[in-house]
Amino acid sequence: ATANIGVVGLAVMGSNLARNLASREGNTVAVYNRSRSKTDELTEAHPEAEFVPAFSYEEFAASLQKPRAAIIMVKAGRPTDAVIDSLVEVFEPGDIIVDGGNALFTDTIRREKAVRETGINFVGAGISGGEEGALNGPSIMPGGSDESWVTLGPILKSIAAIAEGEPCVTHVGHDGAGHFVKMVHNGIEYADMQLIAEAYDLIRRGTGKTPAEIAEVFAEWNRGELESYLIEITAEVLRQVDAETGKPLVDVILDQAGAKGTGAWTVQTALSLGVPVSGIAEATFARSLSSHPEQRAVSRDLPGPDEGLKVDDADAFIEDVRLALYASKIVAYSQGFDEIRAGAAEYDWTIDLGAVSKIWRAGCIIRAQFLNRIADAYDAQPELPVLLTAPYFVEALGRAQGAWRRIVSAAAGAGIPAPAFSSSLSYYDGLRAERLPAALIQGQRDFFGAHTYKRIDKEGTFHTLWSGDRTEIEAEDTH
Ligand code: NBP
Repeated sequence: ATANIGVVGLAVMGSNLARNLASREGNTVAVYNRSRSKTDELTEAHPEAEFVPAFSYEEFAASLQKPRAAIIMVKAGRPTDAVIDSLVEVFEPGDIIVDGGNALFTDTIRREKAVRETGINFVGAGISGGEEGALNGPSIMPGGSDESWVTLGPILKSIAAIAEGEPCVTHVGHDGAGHFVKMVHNGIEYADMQLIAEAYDLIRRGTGKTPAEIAEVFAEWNRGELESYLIEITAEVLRQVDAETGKPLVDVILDQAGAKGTGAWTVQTALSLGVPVSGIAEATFARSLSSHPEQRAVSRDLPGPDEGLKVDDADAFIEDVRLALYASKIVAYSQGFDEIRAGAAEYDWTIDLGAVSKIWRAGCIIRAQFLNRIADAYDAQPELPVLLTAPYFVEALGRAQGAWRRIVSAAAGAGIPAPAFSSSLSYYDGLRAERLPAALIQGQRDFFGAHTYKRIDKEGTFHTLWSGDRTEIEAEDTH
């Protein structure tokens, strides 16, 4: 046994992760793939790397030092279960199986429980950063037991991205905590992308600038408080010219956004936890709307405003859009962290939200300067109930809210969809409201379902006899 870590599944992600591991001092990497060809390709293409190829699960287990540790990088779902079952056969108590794929956190909870009964440790680890991250340094979000972290921590730290000298990996929490946090990361990514897309659309329609000119706007934004990987790549995409037609590439790409489902998981989970992640939800729904060409075709002639967006001062308008984007982004992140907090409470995880924001500063898709401000906020107040109420964000929102309102009104007036901008603003105003019309909803619920209500002026639970003489009685609390 010569290897200190193994990788099962050598498609794009697995082979890059194996190469990343092998490139770090002290690592020898056992590699296994169901079909032999991928293993041969990897070892032949990288003779310099410290790989120990295995061609059966028995050989793979035999090549690993104890306690064995192996990272699975195969298709999520059944393939992952199949590989876990095979590893459990050949591993021993104390060994560690890591699932680095995009598993649904509830699957991870189930798998951790089943594997734990054999005495083997199971760690669900969210890995973000795509192919390039896997090779050069991803952001890693491991769950699992404290015992596994002792062995895995140093190995994962050696391959993770580095942000301001710190590796982008932390033991997020037990069992499914890592995959839960990775899921929310992806949800926030959906929101961030949609907000950027809305900003681009408004600038284009408002100022008539070309995609190449708007690329410069984003490049400029990337030098300020919006600095992030997604803003940076947006400029790159907008600059790209289609070789075939000579048009901006963005104008020849079909406007139907795909999705692999992690945004939907984030929203579904938020719905069951009762957490309003409206920015993420609108972003996910916006992709769905875009992907129904038949509905869009029959809707094209629906009435809209006569006039498009009228902008007198292009620079001032662009600055308003920038501020609206920043404010909406604060909302999206605040909502995402709210979901993590609620998930931790529901599943009994201890998650350090500041540490989560720090490991997202590099390696992953939502990496941004901004995450330092989130870390600061949680450092100052670990139990902060609403992230956007931290002083730094209050200041930023104060600075942005006027622009945000102008942009949302302008979009609505001109018939330009800005679902993430506008829902984020509504969420913000909902939080701020002294009184919400939820009181009326409680009245309606009591009317048709005797669901009862509470009063602002005394303790107890009440019901009005709506179909009787409409007097109020004290009632059992039935919610
Ligand atoms: P894929 O998701 O395309 O999976 C292909 C791998 O799964 C191959 O190695 C294949 O082996 C193996 N496999 C399958 Br399919 N069924 C198997 C089974 N029953 N037993 C054993 N192996 C099986 O690979 P990928 O694109 O490299 O992604 C790997 C994981 O990483 C996925 O969970 C994915 O969601 C996640 N991912 C993450 C990111 C990110 O940014 N974090 C990006 C892309 C992917 P074969 O060669 O024998 O067919």
